[in-house]
Amino acid sequence: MKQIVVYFVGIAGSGKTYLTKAFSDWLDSRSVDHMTINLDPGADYVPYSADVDVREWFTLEDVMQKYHVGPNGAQIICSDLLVTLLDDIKFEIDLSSPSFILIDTPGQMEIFTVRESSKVIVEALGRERSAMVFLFDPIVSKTPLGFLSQLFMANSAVFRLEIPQINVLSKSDTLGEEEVEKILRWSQDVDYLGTFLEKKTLSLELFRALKDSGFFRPLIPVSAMNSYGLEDIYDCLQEFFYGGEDIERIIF
Ligand SMILES: Nc1nc2c(ncn2[C@@H]2O[C@H](COP(=O)(O)OP(=O)(O)O)[C@@H](O)[C@H]2O)c(=O)[nH]1
Ligand SMILES: [Mg+2]
Repeated sequence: MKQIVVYFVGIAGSGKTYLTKAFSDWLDSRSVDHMTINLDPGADYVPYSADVDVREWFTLEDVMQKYHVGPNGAQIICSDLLVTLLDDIKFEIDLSSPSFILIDTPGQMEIFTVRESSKVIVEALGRERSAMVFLFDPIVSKTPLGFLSQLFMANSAVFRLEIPQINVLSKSDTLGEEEVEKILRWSQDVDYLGTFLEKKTLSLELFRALKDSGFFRPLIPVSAMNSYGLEDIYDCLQEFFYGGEDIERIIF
């Protein structure tokens, strides 16, 4: 059985940490062995007991003091420092050799996806066995343009990390049923999304090109609060790695 590494990626506050916890609890309930890794040095509170926690080596606060920088500078330094922990992280993974490795990424999405260190981490932990769960923030995704911006971010994460992606609508319990339906349909029906946008926002031709290039992926509604959609995430991961599809084809 191959090990699967799952990165939880999304904008700050989108629910990465709580989804990591919920998915970990769900795997526990199915007796699936796994480990959790917190890569966010700025986390105040981590609701699951992380098997590896970057804060044991450094915190955002430490770095601000040590290098005399503000929070933004410290985030960038922290992102680069993460690479120095790779040997320790790999050691821990090899020691417990779990089926799933859940990685809770730093609060600010761009710190993880834009910086070169994320690529180094993905490579070191095994790109061929990695996937990401990209969280669409429910508040941002409520408006058509907000949804589109999340879609662009999700795709930029694919271009950066080059691993298969599962797109989820996070905290779906905070949205009304009709709202969820509408957002899910936006993710599946580009023409339907087009009807919500001002004509000049993006031409329908561009929309169609995006659709044809696999830019639109169906969203899975999830909730860490009531464990909704976790099985769907699990099934998608199984499909990626055991479905017999060419991973390269799944990614782009
Ligand atoms: N209602 C609801 N709230 C959630 C859910 N997931 C996370 N939250 C809340 O959203 C906030 C941000 O979540 P967090 O996981 O820390 O976001 P992160 O910055 O992406 O790691 C926290 O206050 C959580 O309690 C969810 O599924 N439902
Ligand atoms: Mg977090």
